[in-house]
Amino acid sequence: ERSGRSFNFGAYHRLETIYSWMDTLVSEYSTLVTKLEIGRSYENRPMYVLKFSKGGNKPAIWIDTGIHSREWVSQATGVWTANKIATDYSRDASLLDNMDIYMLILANPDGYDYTHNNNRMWRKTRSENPGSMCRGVDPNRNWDAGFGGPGASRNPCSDTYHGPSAHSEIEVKNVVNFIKNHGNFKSFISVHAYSQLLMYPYGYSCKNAAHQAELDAIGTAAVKKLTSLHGTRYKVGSICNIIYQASGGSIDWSYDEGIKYSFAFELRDTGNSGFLLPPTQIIPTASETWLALKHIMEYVRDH
Ligand code: ING
Ligand code: ZN
Repeated sequence: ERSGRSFNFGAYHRLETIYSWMDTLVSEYSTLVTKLEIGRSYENRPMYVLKFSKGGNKPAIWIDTGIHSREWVSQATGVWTANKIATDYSRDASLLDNMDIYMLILANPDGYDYTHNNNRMWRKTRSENPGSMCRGVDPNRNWDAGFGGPGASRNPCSDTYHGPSAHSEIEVKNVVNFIKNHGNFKSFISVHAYSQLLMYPYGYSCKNAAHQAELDAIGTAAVKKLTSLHGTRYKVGSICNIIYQASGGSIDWSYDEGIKYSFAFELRDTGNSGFLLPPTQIIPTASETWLALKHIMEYVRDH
């Protein structure tokens, strides 16, 4: 079967391959993993969420990868992580005794397909912009959190175009609806690349989040574990203070919705390879990131 013994976690895969791998994972771990369709993309591709659960509806953790399509190590880390959760947490006592985990591995499926077939450097969605020749909205500037403010562009041709209105992108709206309907997410984690950062709100403003000290302490401890595996160095801080001001981002939205443990990762590297991170680094990246994710998830479980 593909998910365990023959699937190559150390390679970048096409959208169809990842979708069929999901089915294999679900069939191999059917008591633990289910696949939900939370809606369709602009180009009508299904958006699948993997739910890891030992039954019922428990307080939950959200992890999305690939909201920006060109950040391929993000989606690849999502695939590796889903397999890790299934294999590690299918045995006896685990985090899943107290929590459910939901993973959206291809948060921007149209963009991901486009990076394989047309333009490797595509970041945005693929929606049409009336009155412009340029396509796409930055799905991490489209959330209802300081929407349209500093650090987002009103030019449809820009890579940080915020879109005509908050949640205009169906890919964003599908996640918003899912999170709101569920109503019991305790943590929201969004995975990007690159820069080696672990960030918390805010991005739309440089003001301190109400839980700044706690989030910083969690992030610092998580990164210490990450670094322990291969020595990869990460910085921790608020989006605005550590990278740049950026409005309309997903973790600002989740935090202001009351999901206190909202974080965003920027995975490897620091710019040497950038978005074209060699596939030999996928498993090392995913393995070290797992230590940080596990730290955050266990903290959330215990608080
Ligand atoms: N970086 C993120 C971006 O959207 C970010 C940084 C994360 C901003 C979370 C706001 C919120 O610009 C990349 N590489 O996309
Ligand atoms: Zn990104």
